[in-house]
Amino acid sequence: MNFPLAEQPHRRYNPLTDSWVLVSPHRNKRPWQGQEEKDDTAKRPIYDETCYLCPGNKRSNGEFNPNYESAYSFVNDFSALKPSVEKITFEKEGLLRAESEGGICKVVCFSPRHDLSIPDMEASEVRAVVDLWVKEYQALGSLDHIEYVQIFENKGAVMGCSNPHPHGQIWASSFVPDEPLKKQANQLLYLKKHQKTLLFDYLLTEIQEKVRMVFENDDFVVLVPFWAVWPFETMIVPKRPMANIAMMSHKERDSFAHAYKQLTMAYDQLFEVSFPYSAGIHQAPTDGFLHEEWHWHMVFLPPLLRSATVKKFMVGYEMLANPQRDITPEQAAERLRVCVSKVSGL
Ligand code: H2U
Repeated sequence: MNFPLAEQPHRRYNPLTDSWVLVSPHRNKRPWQGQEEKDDTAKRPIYDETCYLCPGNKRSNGEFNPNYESAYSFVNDFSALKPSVEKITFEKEGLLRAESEGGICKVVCFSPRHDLSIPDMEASEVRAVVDLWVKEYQALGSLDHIEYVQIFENKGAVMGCSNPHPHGQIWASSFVPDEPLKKQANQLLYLKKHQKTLLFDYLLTEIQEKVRMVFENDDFVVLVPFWAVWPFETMIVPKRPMANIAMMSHKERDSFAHAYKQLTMAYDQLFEVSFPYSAGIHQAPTDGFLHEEWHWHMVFLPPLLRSATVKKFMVGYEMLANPQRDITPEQAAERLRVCVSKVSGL
């Protein structure tokens, strides 16, 4: 039967997390009289003497950044996790449970330039960010007490980002956090059943269907996932299964940097604003096992809905029942494809 995905309210299944999203295409045109965000993307100087991430500047803990010239990382002065080896557990009646956890948090400055962000940087500079991520994944992951390395970027004040200097973070922990753990369990079930990774088969379907594709290059596909929750949510997925980013060849690292830059340039076109998002890489834990079930990928979760100033709120039904979206993933992909065609000649 032909399912009217563009008109009929329906639920879509996310096989990576075993969860559902409610899609209500008919609500798309409802009027908006709610909160509008401030456009915080005014031109910034190349160097800001008050910025704690600019080269040579003093950080809150009194240390000085070196005069770095390319992607640079340092241990977060306000780390959420502390290196610790002693495991302490607390349990009462099976209902009150706590476990001590250790880890290392890092800040990654993408560029010495205060005024840039990934879409404005040269391809070679974005490649340097990718190289640093790989280096950190390997170095942190090789530590005995680190089981998982979460690489992420929070961009824009609307996402709670505390500083406009282009940067991301890495939280390496002695445990595998919930989101990657769910994805791991579902990818493992899929691999056992089909002897292929879930995302390998998913990519074949999406390449055939085309409607949710944003663009592809030699080694990566960028798409709006069928189960996207955020209005313009996307994923960058490598075409061949790889458990982690350290398995990329040099050519694949270039292709990944290209996809990251191209996608964020398209995002900036969408509402003609420096587009805010939370993005991050989900990949295999660093627990010493091969994890052939893992097909690493990068997810982009942008909050904007209709314009530079109207944000999608995950409240009410979303907090209490299920996430919900109005604009369909197919409509979002179509709009992003137009933006890609505008920026691909730049
Ligand atoms: P966000 O803008 O995404 O919050 O990241 C900035 C991080 O930088 C934040 O985690 C750290 C904060 O702890 N930081 C330092 O490590 N040193 C400083 O001098 C200020 C901020």
